[in-house]
Amino acid sequence: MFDSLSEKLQEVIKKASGQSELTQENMQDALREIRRALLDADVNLRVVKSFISNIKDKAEGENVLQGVNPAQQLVKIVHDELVKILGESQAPIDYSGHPNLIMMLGLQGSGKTTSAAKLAIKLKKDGRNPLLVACDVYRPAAIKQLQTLGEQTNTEVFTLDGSKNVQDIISSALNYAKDKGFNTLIIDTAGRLQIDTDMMAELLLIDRVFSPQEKLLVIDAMTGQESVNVAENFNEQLGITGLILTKADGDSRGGAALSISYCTGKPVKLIGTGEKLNALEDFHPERMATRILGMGDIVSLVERAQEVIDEKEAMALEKKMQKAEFSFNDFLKMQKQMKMLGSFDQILGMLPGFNISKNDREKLSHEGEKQFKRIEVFIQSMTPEERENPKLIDSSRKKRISAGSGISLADVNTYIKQFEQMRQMMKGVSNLKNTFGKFGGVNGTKLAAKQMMQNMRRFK
Ligand SMILES: Nc1nc2c(ncn2[C@@H]2O[C@H](COP(=O)(O)OP(=O)(O)O)[C@@H](O)[C@H]2O)c(=O)[nH]1
Ligand SMILES: [Mg+2]
Repeated sequence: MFDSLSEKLQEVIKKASGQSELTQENMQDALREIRRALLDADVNLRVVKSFISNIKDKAEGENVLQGVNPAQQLVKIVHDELVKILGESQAPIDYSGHPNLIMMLGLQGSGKTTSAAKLAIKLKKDGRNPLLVACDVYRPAAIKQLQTLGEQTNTEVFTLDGSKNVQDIISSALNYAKDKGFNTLIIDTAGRLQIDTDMMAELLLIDRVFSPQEKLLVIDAMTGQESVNVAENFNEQLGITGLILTKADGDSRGGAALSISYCTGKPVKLIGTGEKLNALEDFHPERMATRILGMGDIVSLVERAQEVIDEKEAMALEKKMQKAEFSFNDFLKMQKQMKMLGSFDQILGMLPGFNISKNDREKLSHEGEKQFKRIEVFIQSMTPEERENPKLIDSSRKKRISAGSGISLADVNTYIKQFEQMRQMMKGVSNLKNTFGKFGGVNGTKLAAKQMMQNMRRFK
């Protein structure tokens, strides 16, 4: 989402690193370029103005700092300002109600229903017992959609057959929740293509009668500038408590994400990063700023790893690596775990030290994904015995694998040789615990993550 902005800001910083001090003059240049980068990214004009003027004040103030190089100063100032604009710190979900009510609002197609289901997963991880409540009563398909998502996430969905009265539905859901021990209600409401009075009246009614702890406005990051107007409008009429920014995985220019919290004065609490139901993340202004400036986001990567990777499996693989018993089957398993972390592109974007251009990153990811697939085909063309025991693979077996996979005999030879080399290398360095950040410190993880990427690139 922030690729282009990120690239441009890094260029400005690179330029500044050629200067020996931060003078009025080169600061002017840098500011002009930062301004242009923000405008190009579709950041709201008010935000740009405030951003630039704050940076200017700070830079002038810090001019006196001797001995710190200008690029470092600039990075620090821009970073701090980004954090401020993005909302300072992570805003958690308010769980103070008994039961707790979370109302989802937003225009049609913004991602309310999907986010409601994703939120249910998150709440369960937080130890809550959520009930999804279907209040988008105007389209039968909407209820069905929520029910399907409820099944997929193992969350119960409350519906009131035939009723189009949201007040009735929520009252009944509250009674039901008390009976059955649900402590959090996630209310999926109806959206419209545009803000209209009927929709607003209904939301206001829910708000007045039930006073939900959370009124989370769901905003589609792809809608650009317009989303800021929509958010301000909802906020003025309803007093939202926070935002969920969806489709952050799309290639929008990121301006909305940068502007929306500042313009509404409300925090972005969560971001949706994909269509899959586990693609919802807490929004961390600090980490996002670090990422925009190309300083990586190893903390989020580690957190995601901790969530998706099966600890037992990881330990078992690690043991095998240490003993050089790592087989082709294990390689497939490891590959699967990597995939669960996200796309290559996403992983690369989170790794510090990979400050390469978006173009190069995409090329590298593309190459990586292609290799992954090829290796998968290669391994799948082996018999189960061969996968467990690569030593079995003699020249006639190699020929068979080559014919079966459509990979040339020369490549089959290379793959097998490289696999063996990797196996030997892993014996020494492997530490999956660290690699996936189970217990290792951030520094250990950084090293291990780099090592992992290098291993993968070597094996091709
Ligand atoms: N790529 C992507 N798609 C999303 C995300 N959140 C929602 N969607 C998609 O957006 C579309 C509309 O979502 P839906 O939840 O039905 O929107 P609603 O009308 O506000 O309830 C669906 O196709 C979702 O799969 C996200 O974070 N990333
Ligand atoms: Mg919906």
